[in-house]
Amino acid sequence: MAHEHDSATTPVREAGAHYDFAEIQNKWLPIWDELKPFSTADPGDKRPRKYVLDMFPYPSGDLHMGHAEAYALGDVIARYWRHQGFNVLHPIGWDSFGLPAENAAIKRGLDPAGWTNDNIAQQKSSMRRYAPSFDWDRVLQTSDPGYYRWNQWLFLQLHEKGLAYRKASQVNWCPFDQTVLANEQVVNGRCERCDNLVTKKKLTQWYFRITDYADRLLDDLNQLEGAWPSKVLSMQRNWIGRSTGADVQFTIDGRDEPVTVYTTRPDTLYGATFMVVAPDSDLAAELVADVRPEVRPRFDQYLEAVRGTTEMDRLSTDREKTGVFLERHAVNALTGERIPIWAADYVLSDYGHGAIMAVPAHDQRDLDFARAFDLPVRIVVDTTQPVTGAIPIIHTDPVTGEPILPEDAPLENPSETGVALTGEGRLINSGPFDGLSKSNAIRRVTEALQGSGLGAPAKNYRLRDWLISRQRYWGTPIPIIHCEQCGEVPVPESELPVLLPPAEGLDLRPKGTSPLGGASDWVNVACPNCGGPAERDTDTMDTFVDSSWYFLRFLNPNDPTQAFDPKEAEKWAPVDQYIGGVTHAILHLLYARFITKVLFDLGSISFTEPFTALLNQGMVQMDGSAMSKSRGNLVKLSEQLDEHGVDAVRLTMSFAGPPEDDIDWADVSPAGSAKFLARAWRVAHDVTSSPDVVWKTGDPALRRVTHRFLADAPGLVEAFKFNVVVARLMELVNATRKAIDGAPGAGDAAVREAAEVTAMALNLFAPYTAEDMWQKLGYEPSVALVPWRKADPILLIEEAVTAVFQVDGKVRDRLEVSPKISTDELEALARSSEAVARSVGDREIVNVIVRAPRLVNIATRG
Ligand code: ANZ
Ligand code: ZN
Repeated sequence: MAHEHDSATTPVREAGAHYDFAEIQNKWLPIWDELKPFSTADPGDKRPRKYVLDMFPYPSGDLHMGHAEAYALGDVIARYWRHQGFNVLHPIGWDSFGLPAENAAIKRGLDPAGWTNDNIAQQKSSMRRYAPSFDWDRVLQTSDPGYYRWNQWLFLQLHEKGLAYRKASQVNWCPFDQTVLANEQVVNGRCERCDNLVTKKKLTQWYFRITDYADRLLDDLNQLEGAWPSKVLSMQRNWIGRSTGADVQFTIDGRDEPVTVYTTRPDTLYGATFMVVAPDSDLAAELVADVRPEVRPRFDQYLEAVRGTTEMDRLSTDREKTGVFLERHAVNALTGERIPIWAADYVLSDYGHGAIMAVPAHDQRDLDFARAFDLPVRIVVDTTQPVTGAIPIIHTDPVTGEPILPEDAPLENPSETGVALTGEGRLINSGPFDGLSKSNAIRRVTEALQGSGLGAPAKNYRLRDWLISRQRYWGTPIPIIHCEQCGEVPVPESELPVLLPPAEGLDLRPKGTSPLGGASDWVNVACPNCGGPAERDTDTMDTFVDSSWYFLRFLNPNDPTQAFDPKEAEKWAPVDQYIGGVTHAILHLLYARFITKVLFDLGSISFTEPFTALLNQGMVQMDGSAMSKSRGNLVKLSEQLDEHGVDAVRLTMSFAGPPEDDIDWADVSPAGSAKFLARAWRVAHDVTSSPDVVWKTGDPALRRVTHRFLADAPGLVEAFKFNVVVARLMELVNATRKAIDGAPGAGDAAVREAAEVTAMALNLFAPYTAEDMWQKLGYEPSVALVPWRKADPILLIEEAVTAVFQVDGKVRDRLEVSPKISTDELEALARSSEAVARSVGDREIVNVIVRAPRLVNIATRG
């Protein structure tokens, strides 16, 4: 924040009207309520459309500083596009199901619904005062049956397509919240919500088959290049984690069935000196079933230790390698070589096939393991040999200065150096494949395996299916009925919504089974299929289901007949600009992208990506760290608003720096913002000319500042350089104040023009002040709907000179022109001048003298 505005001791030098933000807020709020300037209700609206969406909040309390930042920045964009002549859809709602509400309700002994609705009411009233340009006729909350019935509808669509299914598996379990967590909700081995260590538990759960969409979710990211932050794109790519390679079969001594391993390096097949299986895999259990009695307890003990180890630790490279030799052997498919089988925790049971061929010479983790257990290391790729196409790095001998050709560089033995050879090179020790480059060998070995039925090209993903069931109360009931005769029976669509049973009388405390199970009247129903006794599914859906499609519900939030109207989706969607925190860079965006593709496949929508452009705002901090109650550095939004006013807080959010950066509230000055707003507001107050003045007659110097602002601001806003726009506005206001106080004075047309442009542009950041200025300048509300003024190109020229147009030696007109203007251009301008034309009248022009850039003299005869 500009510190020149900052000093509280500086007396307010500018006399005149007193800027009272509270009065201005109280004045305009009811007028806007009446006027609904941001309504998108008119179906006949001919303006082009834009859909600007802010991520909707959890109603976990009143609005906080983070909300204030997000909604201030999103609103700059929404308001900007309206000035550019667009019909902007900018809705808001509440993501009102989920654990925070439920835990708070349990703690206070309240009904989650009542608690949630109270918070929404409070947030809504704060939000209204904060005045983002929302269309208040399109509000939704996900805990409303009118909303969640469409979650249930969506679930049934996926169920019908085989994309929603149940399976028993090891799931992430938070012992504190007593609930399962999606992989995405486990952060560094801990529960995202309560920070407790996550354990594993075997449970039957509902999943969405997002892995079916892995390729599309990955490949379509290319469409978003440049429009989404590159960091988010790479987070999405890593999360999906596509890897390509081959499946290779190994026969096992004393077992009929072969074991398949997944490898990204089939070229290193001749270097596989042992096999490793995940200790917690079914395969390991089977392999130890009939081993020597001494091996068994060793394995069991190891397995128990592994069960208590987080996936993070298992994948860590700097952890000491552990494992157990199973005293069994596998036979290398191509070489016929017999290799030992080990169980070790660095191999995961749920990736690939839970078993690997270990190539210690070329894989670091395998090498670490081989060195720990004294297993053989065999080099099969000579990484010192140049590969066609690759430019070899030439080293020089430090003594002789002679180049050391790559062939001369020694091939270092990984078992001695401890460093695996992972680079390019040519195959050695690999029978018929010797001499091939790594990439050729990958192809050729895979072909050879395929030819002999021992392998095939394969792909793997880090992405897992989306676990969507939760054993908690405050969520969307899963619309399935379990019948002993008929199995899983979908609730007929006509019977949606399956309403949540009232919380009263239910024990909401987490205990591993869903609280809904306690509502026996609700649970026990007739099977929709056979009429026999059956039970409702008692799980509720992950709230990420709710937020995976909410942007479509805003198009007709109150329609009781369909989830969304495909015609409205055609008109408005996808979202042109999405704004929200980077905390949602993976989960929420991935799920919304997935559901969008599912809806596309169902034929409901015609686009495949939900959010065309994305802006991630930073966080609001205090003294360099996140605000928190326990740290005692919590800045309360309501207090900031009371002290400085809505506009000053909003302006501060935009002025603090680039939107992506964190804002440290200790480093900014909302008081300075308020001072600037007062200064801008008084400028409008001091304008003495009337709205019908001709701007062209105004002071050229001030006009140039105004028009340079008009020309530059759109590009700056579109590049999200809001802070620069604010700085430029400050410059404009200062120049206007100078013009008012000195020459050419408050009555000059340029002063009015500058004040009007200030009001219009200030609407992006400080809507109350802007509206009040607009009214002071003699106009009707709302300034939010004023078309962006066009910059006059002549006024954009850095140093304009004044050209004089004469007719028969008498000055008839003057014009600001570029010092570089051409003779022809200047003559054309002179001829097009109205004053010149009037003076020439119907006499004949006999001679034109042009001295660019300063003079044109027209001689006539008549
Ligand atoms: C032999 C090999 C040689 C490998 C080599 C790598 C380098 P990404 O890229 O992540 O897909 N792997 C396969 N399944 C595994 C599992 N369940 N747990 C742990 N590691 C597993 O990695 C694939 C590589 O990781 C595979 O290729 C395999 O090791 C290992 F010079 O096979 B590789
Ligand atoms: Zn039945």
